[in-house]
Amino acid sequence: MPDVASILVAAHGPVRVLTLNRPASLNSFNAEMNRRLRVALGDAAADAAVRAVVITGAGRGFCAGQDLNDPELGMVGGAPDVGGVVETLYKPLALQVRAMPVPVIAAVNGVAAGAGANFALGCDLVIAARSASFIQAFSKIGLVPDCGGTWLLPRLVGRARAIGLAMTGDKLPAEEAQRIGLIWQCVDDAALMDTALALAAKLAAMPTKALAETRAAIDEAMGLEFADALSMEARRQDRLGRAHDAQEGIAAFVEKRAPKFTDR
Ligand code: T3D
Repeated sequence: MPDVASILVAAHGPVRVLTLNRPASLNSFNAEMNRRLRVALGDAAADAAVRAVVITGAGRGFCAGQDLNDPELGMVGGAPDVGGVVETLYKPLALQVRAMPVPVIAAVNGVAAGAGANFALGCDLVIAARSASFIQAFSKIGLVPDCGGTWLLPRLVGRARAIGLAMTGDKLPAEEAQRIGLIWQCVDDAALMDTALALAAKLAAMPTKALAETRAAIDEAMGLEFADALSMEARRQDRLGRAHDAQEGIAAFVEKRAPKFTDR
């Protein structure tokens, strides 16, 4: 049966909310949902009125990773082309999130497993409900972390914890995920969407281009020597400093008024 709408799209002022909507399988990714999510992200990126994106899940889960029953991908029986799935579906999705011109917040409402966990961790800020959890489920089915997990995990929590999480596949509760620095914040379940939307609204009022450059600068600096990182920062400041928002921000500070940021 075709999905009714595997991605729900809603507007909250300048914030675009995308909801993964396959709750019967904990919003696991079939190829169709993956493609629809990429279209929805593309639409948000192309719409100048959108200044932040929130991604969450319908029902009791956030995302249980790859739909292991997806007939389109032939996951069960035979020899599925797992590498091809990662290359053609998860890699473009993870790169697209990383290249969004606006901040992307994952509001993790329930379990986030496998590619669902790493998709969330690849967003700019992760807020999780207290009842949510993160599971590197790959080892249990004979795979390695994907959707950026091998890159993200050691950078977020260090090698020891990355290997522990990835090898055991143990469930990490949201509170513990916050304590070890895997995510930005853990909040009471009832406060999840309000907290995520408030944070998104705050970011939406900020200099959007500078926020996207901040993400790119921090990612780039991870692979640079200190002196090279300083030069990279100078190049980005040179570009941003000439743009409207930096001039507006400085002028507003000097004139003791609220800034009006418009760049995107
Ligand atoms: O080609 C490639 O595979 C490349 C990409 C790989 C990326 C990956 O993500 S690999 C990892 C795939 N994900 C998993 O291995 C997680 C599988 N799910 C679970 O281990 C558990 O469901 C959870 C720990 C996430 C949650 O457990 P629980 O007890 O809260 O829920 P449940 O009863 O297991 O699941 C509820 C329903 O969702 C259930 O269906 P049913 O019995 O009610 O009809 C279950 O089968 C379904 N479901 C959960 N995860 C998946 C799924 N159906 C398909 N695919 C899933 N990944």
